[in-house]
Amino acid sequence: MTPLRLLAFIALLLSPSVSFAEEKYDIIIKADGMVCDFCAQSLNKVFSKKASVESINVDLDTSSVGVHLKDGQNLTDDEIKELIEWGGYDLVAIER
Ligand SMILES: [Cu+2]
Repeated sequence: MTPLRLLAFIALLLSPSVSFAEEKYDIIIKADGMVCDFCAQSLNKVFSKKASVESINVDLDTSSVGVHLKDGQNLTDDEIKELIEWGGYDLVAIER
């Protein structure tokens, strides 16, 4: 593989295959105060510490966090509130 093709391949891997709106999440959290990639990264860090969380996806456009839970796992409203507030953001709504 040439370096250019390798770069293109990596870019493809890193880009989300479906948009936030198209993806199905177990929980969608709306929060105020998420404005940049650092916000998204810090939330990723905070949420990944939870054993029940498979992955999250932060959408800055809609100020939302999509959460994929591990099979049979749950995240309570209180836990979500705590995680969002740890990150320094204000919880607005939780959609399940
Ligand atoms: Cu930020």
